Amino acid sequence: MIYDDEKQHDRSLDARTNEAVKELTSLLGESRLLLDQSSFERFGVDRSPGWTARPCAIALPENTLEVQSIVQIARRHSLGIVPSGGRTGLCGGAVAAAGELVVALDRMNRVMDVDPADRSVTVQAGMITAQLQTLAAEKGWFYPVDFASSGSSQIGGNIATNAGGIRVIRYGMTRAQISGIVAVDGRGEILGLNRGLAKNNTGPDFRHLFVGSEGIFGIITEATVQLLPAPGPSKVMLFALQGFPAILRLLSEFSNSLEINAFEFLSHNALERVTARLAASSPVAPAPFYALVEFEPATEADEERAVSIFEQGLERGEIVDAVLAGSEAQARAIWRLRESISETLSPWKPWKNDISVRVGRLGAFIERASALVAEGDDELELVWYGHIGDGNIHLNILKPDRLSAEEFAERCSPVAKGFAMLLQEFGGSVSAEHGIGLLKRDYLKYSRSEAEISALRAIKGIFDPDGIMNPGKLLPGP
Ligand code: 2HG
Ligand code: ZN
Repeated sequence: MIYDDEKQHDRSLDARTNEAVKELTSLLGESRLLLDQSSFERFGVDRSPGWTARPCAIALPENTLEVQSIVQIARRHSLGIVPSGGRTGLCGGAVAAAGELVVALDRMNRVMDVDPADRSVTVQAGMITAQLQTLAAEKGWFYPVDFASSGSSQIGGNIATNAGGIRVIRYGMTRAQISGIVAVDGRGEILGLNRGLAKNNTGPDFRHLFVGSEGIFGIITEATVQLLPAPGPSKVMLFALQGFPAILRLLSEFSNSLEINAFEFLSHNALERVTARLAASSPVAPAPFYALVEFEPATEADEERAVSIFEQGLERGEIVDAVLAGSEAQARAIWRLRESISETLSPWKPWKNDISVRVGRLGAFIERASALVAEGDDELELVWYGHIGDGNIHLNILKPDRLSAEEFAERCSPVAKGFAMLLQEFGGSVSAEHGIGLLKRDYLKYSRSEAEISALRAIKGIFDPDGIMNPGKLLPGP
């Protein structure tokens, strides 16, 4: 009997999906509604491991009005929608594993407007982040948000996840650069949010609700991006350091006296694995930790100041070695060591932690977090790295070959839970920059209160009354 009910349910679901697919095909044509298995596998997952792609179709709209029509069709047939950018996320936020329609923005990469007076550009949401950086540079301007996957990620996805990356310490996250958003919400309404205005005091700014919303309110289709004047030349240094306290002292010395663009750190095993993969050698002597510092010297005295910070640290025994890149190529080679870590570790299907606390609490937090991890499991290799200058640490735990995915998850979850509880105590975040998606829903409550989560649910209900937008993501299950 139950079995028959389920079949009945499946049949009506299939019938609804088929009807929606028919309407979508007549809207977009066969070339822009993909129904083949290889497209499903390409568009149905992100970069986090362990998902099986099971979308019902992939829609490739070309403008906001088409997105609106797609949402209206999906809503009529109660079909879930997964908005899809470059799918470089690490939390399952763009995964379609339950028969949803994927709306991929790949064909929406046009420049809509360039405004020299405002120093802003308006682009469609499918523009690749690196193209936006190039577009800005061609005009003599600068788009500061940058990270290893900027060659594939899209600006719409960056906004929906409020992407961070390597220059947050100086310029903030994606949110800081976005002066306007056009989105189609779950009701099928087109919303033009803030329209690129610098001043707009007409009540709560819904633009900021859509930044970091992970697609649960609607699909971002266009963005107005506030660009910056091109920065001056920068210098890159790599330090080899004795431990976390030495990193934190270096951070405070640099940030109190110099204009820092980035302050990143990596552990010894991270550097070892990266140099092995890139067949490169380390430019500094071995040490437990390394810090990569990029700063913008205003005068020669600033460069001398950086060197004297190094000399004093060496004298105190906190710094083991350091190198100052003498050319663009050397600076790029040092950055490559940092930016290649995530990809280097991916064959080990790591258990990822992307956490943050306020910079002033980093020292105490790291001490407690290290003790918590040390109490754990000797068989697990821990790789620490991250942005640290903005309070963001990544801890990747590598899966030993002999463990199945399930066994590994079981071994890691005490660390993840312990971290979440520690973060709650420190007022930190269980997701500093990667988002929540499907992976971290159960941990949201350690960083956001019950009252906040229920308000978020209620807001979703307004923009998406039928719950079709990115179902199952971000919000914990009932
Ligand atoms: C990075 O900082 C990225 O390299 C990826 O945020 C971090 O893969 C990770 O854990
Ligand atoms: Zn990161």
